[in-house]
Amino acid sequence: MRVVVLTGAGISAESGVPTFRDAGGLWEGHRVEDVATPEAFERDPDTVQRFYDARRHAVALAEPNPAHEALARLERELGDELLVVTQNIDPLHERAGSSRVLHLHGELALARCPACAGRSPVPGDLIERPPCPACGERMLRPDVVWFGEMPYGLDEIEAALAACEVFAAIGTSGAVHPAAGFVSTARARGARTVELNLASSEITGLFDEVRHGPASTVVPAWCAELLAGHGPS
Ligand code: BV8
Repeated sequence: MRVVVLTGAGISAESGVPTFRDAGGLWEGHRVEDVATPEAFERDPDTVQRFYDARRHAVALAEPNPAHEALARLERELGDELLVVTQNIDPLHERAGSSRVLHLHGELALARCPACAGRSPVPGDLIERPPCPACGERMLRPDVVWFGEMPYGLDEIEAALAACEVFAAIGTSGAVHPAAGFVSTARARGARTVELNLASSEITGLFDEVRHGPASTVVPAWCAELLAGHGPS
């Protein structure tokens, strides 16, 4: 049974990682245009570097929650029939044991060099302007997809959506494209679709089934049901 799971900031909320659009969320402190666009980086690189350095420190203290752990268990059962596409730039899926994770919007842990396009683990705070390990240029940026930039892995995601029998979206407001359109692609190809979210989202109406509740409760229950119905293939 081929499954694609799309996760958003809501799956990490109970791990203490703030979401974007809930009250007190990440964007509360900043206007998106001021910290998550190439123009913002051009105009005021230090503010953008500090915004991501602070999030990297905060995420280092966060632990995976039962929702991340349930998806890691699901991967142990389904293997390469499961793909987790995450909009999150935190490493909590990997820390819970998932290995088949595609970071559509990049990763806090990585830096990208505008001079040579090399990607490397962030050596410390980027505000310190560390040199690129490949070319030595001191202009590394977070390897994060900003608004107006091309997301990662779209070909692999489109192929997985075309082939999947089950599509689940967990903890996402459905506010950002092209991720918000994935449910429609999966549905058009005949997949069964389910939304697992704390509250209604902008795309709730597109799903066959909706389960409201905190991810740490609804995700383990849904994974257990999926595995109960999934006899030995
Ligand atoms: C692009 C990284 C061209 C940075 C982010 C139509 C088609 C295509 C593009 C567009 C389009 N219309 C507009 C666009 C442009 C734009 C866009 O979508 N703008 C929006 C504002 C309208 N898109 C882009 O620019 C993208 N690039 O389009 O390139 C292209 C187009 C098509 C094909 C190829 C190329 C790039 C967008 C990437 C931006 N980067 N993040 C960073 O992290 O700092 S976006 C950021 O917000 C996240 O990554 C995420 O993707 C997005 C939405 O956030 P969510 O994860 O959903 O979190 P949110 O806070 O919004 O919601 C939390 C949810 O969790 C809520 O529903 C809440 O109820 C729930 N929740 C809370 N607690 C819990 C919970 N659920 C369960 N349990 C809980 N405990």
